[in-house]
Amino acid sequence: MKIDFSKIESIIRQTDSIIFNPEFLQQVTVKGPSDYVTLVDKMVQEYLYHSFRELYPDIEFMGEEKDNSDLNFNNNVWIIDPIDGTANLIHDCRFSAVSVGLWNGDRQKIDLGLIYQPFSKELFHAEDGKGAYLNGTPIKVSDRHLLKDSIISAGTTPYHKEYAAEVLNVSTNMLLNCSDIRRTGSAALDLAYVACGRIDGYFEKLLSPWDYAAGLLILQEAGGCITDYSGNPVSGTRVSSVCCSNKLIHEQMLHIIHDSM
Ligand code: LIP
Repeated sequence: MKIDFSKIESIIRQTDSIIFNPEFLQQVTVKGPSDYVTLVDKMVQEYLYHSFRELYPDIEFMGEEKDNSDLNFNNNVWIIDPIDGTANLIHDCRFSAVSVGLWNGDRQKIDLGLIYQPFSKELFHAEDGKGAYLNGTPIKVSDRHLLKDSIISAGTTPYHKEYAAEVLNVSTNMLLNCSDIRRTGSAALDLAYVACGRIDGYFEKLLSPWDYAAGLLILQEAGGCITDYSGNPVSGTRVSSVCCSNKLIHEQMLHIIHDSM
């Protein structure tokens, strides 16, 4: 499966024209408790769908804002979050991303990932076996090997408040054992930030495939590690818990998570 990375990058960067159109941002629909979708989400998804289908008509398409029940993961599949961090976009918090992963049906793994932050114009990307990059410059995870010296981002599963007590217990124990925690509201950027060493780890109880498919590969290619809360590998095609790190502090993070649940 030969993908022209520069064409994909150019298509993704062109989402600026949708994301920064104030008209589209005003139209917000409630999908569920704390779960919103804007016209920006839908238009970015439509734009990516048609742009990618024109170039690669045989690749299937999983998107946050569509029905994904008929996908066949023996084929190649785009796994896309058109706007990861939708709540941040609605609040003008300026920390959201377009996340694009590509599942290789033959190899049964993600082998291309791109995460674009339109407010900073930063594009993180990785191709399987070829390293991870930020705007073309190689990136790698931090070299902190002690959790007590590390900054950890905490995901709060805001669409599933039934987990709030557990989330806060894990976060409390993580804070007691690390340097400090962060809560950004964008899983994709949390993964990208671990990959480039801006933070040292990230965890979240429940993510959809489109939240982490691209970041999974970018983190792995940057020398990091992503597993579920039980320490098992994650594929990027299913709903899962995630524990993400620079690899050096991974077991320490899993220990805190296990002891707090
Ligand atoms: C969000 C993630 C966030 C998570 C939310 C939601 P969305 O993605 O980036 O980390 O806590 O539950 O999944 O819905 O803004 O694309």
